Amino acid sequence: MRAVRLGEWGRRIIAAVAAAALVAGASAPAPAQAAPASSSLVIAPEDQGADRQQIRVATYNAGLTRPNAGDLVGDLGAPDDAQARAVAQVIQTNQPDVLLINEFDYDAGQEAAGLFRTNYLGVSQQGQAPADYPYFYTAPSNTGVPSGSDLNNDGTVGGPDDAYGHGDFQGQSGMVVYSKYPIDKAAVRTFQNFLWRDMPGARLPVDPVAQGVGWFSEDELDTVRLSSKSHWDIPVTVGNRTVHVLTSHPTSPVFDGSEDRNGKRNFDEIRLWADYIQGGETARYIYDDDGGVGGLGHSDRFVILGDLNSDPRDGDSLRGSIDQLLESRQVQDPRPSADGATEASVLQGAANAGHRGDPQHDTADFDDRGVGNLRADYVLPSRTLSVLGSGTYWPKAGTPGSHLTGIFPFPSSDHRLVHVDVKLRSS
Ligand SMILES: [Ca+2]
Ligand SMILES: [Ca+2]
Ligand SMILES: [Ca+2]
Repeated sequence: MRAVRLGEWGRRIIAAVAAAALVAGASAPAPAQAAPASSSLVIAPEDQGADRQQIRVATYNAGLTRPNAGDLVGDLGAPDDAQARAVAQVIQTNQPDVLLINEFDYDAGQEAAGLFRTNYLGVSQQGQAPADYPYFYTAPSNTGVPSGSDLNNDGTVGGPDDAYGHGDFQGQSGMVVYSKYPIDKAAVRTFQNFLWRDMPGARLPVDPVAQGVGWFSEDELDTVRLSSKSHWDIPVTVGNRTVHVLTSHPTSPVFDGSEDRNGKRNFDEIRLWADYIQGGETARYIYDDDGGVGGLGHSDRFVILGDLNSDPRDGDSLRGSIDQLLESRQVQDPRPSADGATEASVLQGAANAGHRGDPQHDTADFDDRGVGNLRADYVLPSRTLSVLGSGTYWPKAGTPGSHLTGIFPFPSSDHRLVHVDVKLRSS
């Protein structure tokens, strides 16, 4: 199964292949035909004040992760990193007002997040209008944080699988949120340290051989965190209203053993938001990193964003994992789609041919000898918001922008940007 882990392992293979191609003198992709800018791109949100109630919210696993701490800061320090330019062009083409990027290496100085904004998003890529984000938020991730315990039970302590979240260094494959609207940073809640065992009815893995023995020891359970990266509730202020942006990146359900510790963790990471938006008694067990308890109120506006690593019909996540959100009474699923996703499924065949889900909703181009293409990336607004439209940026082959998404080895990412347009109602 190692070969299908494009999200975290395959990146290095892709980078190596891309580097080899450059050494071999392969030509760069042809410039895209610039898409016409819509009028909304040239009017600053601030100019429209509280009357502008429509926002575009997007999630994008951009694969801006590197093998070593500091590499991403180094790559983004100059405006010529080919992958970062392709990612920025995808973002500029779609112009989200609020954007979560998954797989963006975190550094304590938040340099990478600032450099990507200044050297890439804020600079026209191939004729696209710059994407100007006055606000961003990022914070530490559990990836690569040493637990000091043998969490994968291989007999040794250390390495990416014994960290609180899979990672080669602290902050690898973290998250960043960019916004055209103010972020109420004082009111942000993070759930990096929440312990898995503190979730009532947690699906903690058990030893697949010894009857009744937990995969983790009691001592380990006192430190094992639920979130594989972090979970953030980021209040964004639109006019005089607040939208809670709920971000996460639950672990891939694979790369474990028959104990399925990653599948179970993926399920419970998704459940944290399902309980959080339910609020009331259901969310009473949830505590944030500052000691605040509970979830959202029933009239709150929210959008759940992220690569949630769970397809409703196909792939290896536990049955029902993503349904915890898709079937929640608080959530609406706009079911974004793309003709390019359907086309890719047909052209790539193999595992895709056996899928049950409609390929137009796929958001990730995974190895077709393994799981095939899946719906992994979600933008799920609350029922307190009105959905105006949605889409997945997966252009059909040969159409404008298709060179940005491409085929393996991908010029940008193996995931696609997903957006939903919502209108704020008074409530
Ligand atoms: Ca170990
Ligand atoms: Ca598994
Ligand atoms: Ca594929």
